[in-house]
Amino acid sequence: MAVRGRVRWWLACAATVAIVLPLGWAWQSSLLPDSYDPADMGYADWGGGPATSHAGHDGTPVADLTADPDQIPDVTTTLTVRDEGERYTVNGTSPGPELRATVGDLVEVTLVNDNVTEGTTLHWHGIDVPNAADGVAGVTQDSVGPGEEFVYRFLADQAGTFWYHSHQLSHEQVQRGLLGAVVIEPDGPPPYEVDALAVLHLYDGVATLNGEEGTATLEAEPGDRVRLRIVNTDNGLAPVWVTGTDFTVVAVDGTDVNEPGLLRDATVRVPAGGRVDLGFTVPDTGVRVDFAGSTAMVAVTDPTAGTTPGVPSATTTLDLLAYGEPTDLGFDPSAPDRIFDYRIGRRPGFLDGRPGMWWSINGHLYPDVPMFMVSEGDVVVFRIKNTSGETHPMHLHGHHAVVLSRNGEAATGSPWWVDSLEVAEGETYEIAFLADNPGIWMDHCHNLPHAAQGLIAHLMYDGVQSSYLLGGEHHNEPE
Ligand SMILES: [Cu+2]
Repeated sequence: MAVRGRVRWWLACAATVAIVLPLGWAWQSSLLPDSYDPADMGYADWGGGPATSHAGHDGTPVADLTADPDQIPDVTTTLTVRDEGERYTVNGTSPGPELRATVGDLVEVTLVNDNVTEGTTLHWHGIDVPNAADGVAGVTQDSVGPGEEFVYRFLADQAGTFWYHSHQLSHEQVQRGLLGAVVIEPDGPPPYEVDALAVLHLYDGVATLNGEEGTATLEAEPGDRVRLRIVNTDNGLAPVWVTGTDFTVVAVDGTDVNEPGLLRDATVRVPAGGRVDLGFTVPDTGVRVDFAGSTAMVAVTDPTAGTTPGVPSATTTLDLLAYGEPTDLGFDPSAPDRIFDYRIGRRPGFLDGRPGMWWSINGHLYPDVPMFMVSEGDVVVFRIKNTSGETHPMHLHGHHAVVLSRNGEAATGSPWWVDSLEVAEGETYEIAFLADNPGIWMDHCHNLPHAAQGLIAHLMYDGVQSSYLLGGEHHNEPE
């Protein structure tokens, strides 16, 4: 009996160790890393291209990757952020003021944190800024504390519709309104009489359009050509449709569509974080644009008056994979230097020491996820595959990528350039871009609570090292 008891005791010990040790290891490795060295973060993924031994260190610090410090800015502005209790405001309003510049301008924005105790930053969503101006707390800068300032400088080198938002505790700060639109106008006279914004945002679950509930007036006369810039600042997809006239999708995510065809009775889907610019001429009989069935904009008169409001009139959904006409991409994606898999799943484990069901990337949980390593000049392909059970609007910082295919079906229309791409459950997208903007760039889900649940990876250029850390004295928490 004594021998059997001892054997049992040892078996129990061995079983405990077999369970506790791996759990302890999983817990330990889920804690936030001390650096952006890929070996510290997770592991370096070289995408089938050449690897070097000094990834993440012995390189140019992120803080040095700036716009020309000697260039005099063309546009200078100050954005002061306040915590007003329920909402965050920028210069006293939410959405904050619209920032306008002309293509080619050097933009200089001073962020002032009035009273946001947990700190804040500004990220320029869709603008391929220099890395030091990307505004991601703990990656490209420290969170800006109350009473502190930070200066962002970037060249507005692409005309289009963009937006700014906090990237410190973004799942809270963006949702509570720390955001605004950025419009970069083309050089020369605009081909539109009316250039309007439609910033969509849910405050505490209440849908708003440019900060107001309900139906807004679009200040336009019959015959006016309108460019309507829709910015989806929410965590979910926004279907948009036009009643009363034909229209075109002029631009997607800040890039003009090549030879867009006329659309009628079509719903356009704007992913979380994404932008779509619509073009149309106002008919005598009026026009109405509906946003997700919850807000709308009307010019002249409402052509849907008398029908049930908020019901889509559109019978089809626009597929951007086959919209417009092909044209030159400016690079050749057919022989990429690196091909990365970005497989999104879900599994149990630890996230920063917390047990739960978390999003996984290539089977790993944040921060033990791949660091996607590139060299400047590389042609890069990402294969994004989503089998996680939910949809994910994926956002790569610092670059625009072109969609090559969806579920194996090649793109046939205008180059579909994206910075915010809706990847639904079961879908696979192949996207490509030229690695032409050195830095460490987030590549994450823009359903921001999902990012806070670990759906984050980074694209890192060889020869670049971070100057910042997650957590620490500045409490950097980008998600
Ligand atoms: Cu997501």
